[in-house]
Amino acid sequence: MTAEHAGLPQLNRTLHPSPKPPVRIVHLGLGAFHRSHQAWYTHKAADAAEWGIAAFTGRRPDAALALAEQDGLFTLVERADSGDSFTVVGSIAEAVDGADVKRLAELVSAPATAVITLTITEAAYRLGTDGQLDASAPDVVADLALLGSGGAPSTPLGRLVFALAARRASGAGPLAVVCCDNLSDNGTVARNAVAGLARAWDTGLGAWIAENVSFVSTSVDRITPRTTDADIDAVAQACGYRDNSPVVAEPFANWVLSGEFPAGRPRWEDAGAVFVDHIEPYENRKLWLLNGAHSLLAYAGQLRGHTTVAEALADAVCLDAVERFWDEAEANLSSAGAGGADLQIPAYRAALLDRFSNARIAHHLAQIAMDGSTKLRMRAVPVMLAERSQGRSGAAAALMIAAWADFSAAAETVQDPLATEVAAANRLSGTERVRALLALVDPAAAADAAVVELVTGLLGTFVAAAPAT
Ligand code: CS2
Repeated sequence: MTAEHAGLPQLNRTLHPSPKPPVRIVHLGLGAFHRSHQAWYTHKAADAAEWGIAAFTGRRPDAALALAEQDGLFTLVERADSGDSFTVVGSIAEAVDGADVKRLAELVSAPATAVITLTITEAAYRLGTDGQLDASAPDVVADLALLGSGGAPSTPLGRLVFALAARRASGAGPLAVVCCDNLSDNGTVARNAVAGLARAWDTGLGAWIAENVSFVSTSVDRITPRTTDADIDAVAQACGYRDNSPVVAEPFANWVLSGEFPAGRPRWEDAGAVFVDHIEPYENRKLWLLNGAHSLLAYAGQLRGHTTVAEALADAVCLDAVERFWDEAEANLSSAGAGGADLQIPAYRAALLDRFSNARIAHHLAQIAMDGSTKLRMRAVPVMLAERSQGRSGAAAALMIAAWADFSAAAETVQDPLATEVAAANRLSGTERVRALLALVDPAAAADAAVVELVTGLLGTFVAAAPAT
C-alpha cells in the first residue's frame, strides 16, 4: 500500500453494498484474466444474483488472500485510448488458496454447483504430442502417487480429478467443465487430460466422468496485462477507495462457447457471449490471428529491443512480419475450414491492429513469450503445415518459430514447461539445433528436413533496431 492510500477506505461489500451471490460456479486459476473475462461476464448476466463463483488460485495463495480481504470484490478498469472506466465486479463470492483441496471437493460436490471453469494455462494440460495425457510427466506421476495414497494433489488437473471423485461420491450429478485456455479444441483437450488422469487413478471414476461431465469448448478473448502499482493508484484516485486487486483490460471482450450445460449456466449471452454449434473456425481465427501475432511480436519484438505489444507493432519490420503471417493464416481460415461461418477476417484484422496499438495498455512481450513450446504448437505449426500441404512455403509461420529459436538462445531465462530441453537443444548448433527445438514443438515437423531447412534459413531475421537519432 502506498502512503497516499493509507487514509482511504478499502473496497469491500460494506463500502460497496452488493449481496454475495450463492456459489454455483467453481473456477480453477484465479488470475487477472479470469477476473476480466469469466467473472465480468457472470457479473453482467441478468441472473447474476443467482450465480456466484468460488475461485481457486494455482501455485500461490496471494491472489486469494488479497481478494478475500475485499469480500471478493475488485475493480475492473476498462482502458480505452480515450480514457478509463471503472466497474466493481461482484461475482466472486469466495476466493480460495488452490492448495485447499478439501474446500474444492466440498464445493464441487455440492448439488448447487453446475459449472467448473478453467484458466490453468496451456501447459497445465500435460498432453503429449499424440493429444493424450503424458502419464510420464513428473508432476502427473507425483499427483497419481498422491491420489493413490489419499494425499492432496498439487497440479490443477490432479485437484480437479480429486474434486470430481467427491462429486461422484456425493451423487450430486452431471455438470459442465468449461475450458477457457487458449488451445484449439480446448473442450476435447480438457476431456482427454481430465479423463486420462482419472482413468490412470481409478477406472470407475474415468467412466463416471465420461457419463456425467460435459466438456464445453470455448474461445476466450480479452487482452489483460498484469496489474501494476500504477493501476492501484489510478483506481484510488478515480474511485476514492483502496483496491489491492484491481484488474486492467481493454474494452473489447469476446466469448464463444460450444457444448452442453447439464445443470444450467448463467445468462452469459446478456454480456455478449455467443453460443455456437461449430466452434473450430472461431477458435482458429482467434488463436492464429490474435495469439499467433502476439507470439510473433513477443519474440521478434524483444529481439529488436521492444518491451510492449504496442511498441513492437509500431516497428515496420515487426508489423510486416505480422501482416505476412496473417495472410498465410487467412488463406486457411477463409477456405473450407470456416464451415459456413462468416468470419469477417478483414474487419477482424483491422480491429486487431487497433487493439494492439492501444498504447495505454502496457502489454509486456515478456509475459506473452512464456511457454513458447506449447503456444507455437497451436499458433504457428497448424498454419505452416496447412500452407505447405497446399504447395506454398509457410515461411511467415516458420518465421515465428525461427524468432522463438533466436529468442530462446539469447534470453537470460526461458520460462517453458520444456525449459531444460530448450536449453539442451540450444547447446547444439546449425540444423541439429533447429531440429531439436522443433521436435519440442512438433515432432512431425522436426522429422521433415525441408521444414528444418526453412526454419534454419530464417534464423537471425530480427536484429536490434537502430536507436532513434
Ligand atoms: C497472449 C494471450 O500471453 C499470451 O499468450 O497471447 O494471453 C492473449 O492476450 C489473450 O488470449 C487475449 O485474449
